[in-house]
Amino acid sequence: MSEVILFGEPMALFMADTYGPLEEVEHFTRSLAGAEVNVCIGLTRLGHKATYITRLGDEPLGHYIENFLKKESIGTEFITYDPIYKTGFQLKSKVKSGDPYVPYYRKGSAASHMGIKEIDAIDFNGIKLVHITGIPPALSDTCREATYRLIERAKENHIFITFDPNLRPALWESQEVMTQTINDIASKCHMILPGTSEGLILMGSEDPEKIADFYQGLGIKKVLVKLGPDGAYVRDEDTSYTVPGFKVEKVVDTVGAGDGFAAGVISGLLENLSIKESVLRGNAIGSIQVTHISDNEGLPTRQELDEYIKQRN
Ligand code: KDG
Repeated sequence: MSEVILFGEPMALFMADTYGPLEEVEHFTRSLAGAEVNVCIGLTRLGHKATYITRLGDEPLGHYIENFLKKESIGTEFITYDPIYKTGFQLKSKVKSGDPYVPYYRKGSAASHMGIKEIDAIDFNGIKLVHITGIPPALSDTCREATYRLIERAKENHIFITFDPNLRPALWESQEVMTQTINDIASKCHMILPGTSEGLILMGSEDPEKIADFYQGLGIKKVLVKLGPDGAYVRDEDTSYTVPGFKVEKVVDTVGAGDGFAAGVISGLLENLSIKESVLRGNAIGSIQVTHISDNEGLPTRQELDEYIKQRN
């Protein structure tokens, strides 16, 4: 029986095998991308049961993704196939330093045609936590409605809701709609995990204390602000503290670090760890993930994570 529900859009990811502009690259390695699917992978590698809600194209990329999810022991029972629209994908350039260029090929994808039907089909029996990100509400009006419906159903079932804003301005009609919608969704959740740069866009400050004040003002009791290499600032009711990050020798790619952080935190909550211990786990997974090029290949197993934390403490 699954413990966690995630809803989102997985994409095939074609990572350049050679340096240089994408138009000159001839060979790519196929992998999988998608913030919510990364969190699912992080959770199942730690031995948790996560079910993923999405819609795939009925074509090779869609089948590749379903097989990938099954290999990672992710629950696929609510995944549907779209007879018309295809699975989205991304390209990722290979860079010596800085962030790679990652263009999307996802507009009108199968996943963007999801709606409340997908959410109404979910069986919440045994579910302890629903994790929402700010990506699905940016995909289409029907995905936005589905996100709100998921929150509504989770609340009806008294389920704890975590929310990662995961801002993707390229997917939204305007920054104003993005900010207003993300903050509205946030106000309906129990825990929020913004980064400092997201704070700047969403409420005008990179200061973790101000970000926490703002979200507590919207009614969210638990705010975890990601500080990159410095770890995370925690505001839990009226307690505040920082959980330091882990030292990383060489950052290869920061994509997926926030998802690793979310997976670590959620796994801790599911195991009834304190928020501090859960955040430490999140920091550890985030710092492991930044040393890998794919969006999720670095996500550790339970044994790898325990050894990593032990070595550094
Ligand atoms: O958090 C990692 C994601 O950015 C990546 O996997 C792609 O989900 C993605 C998106 O929609 O940008």
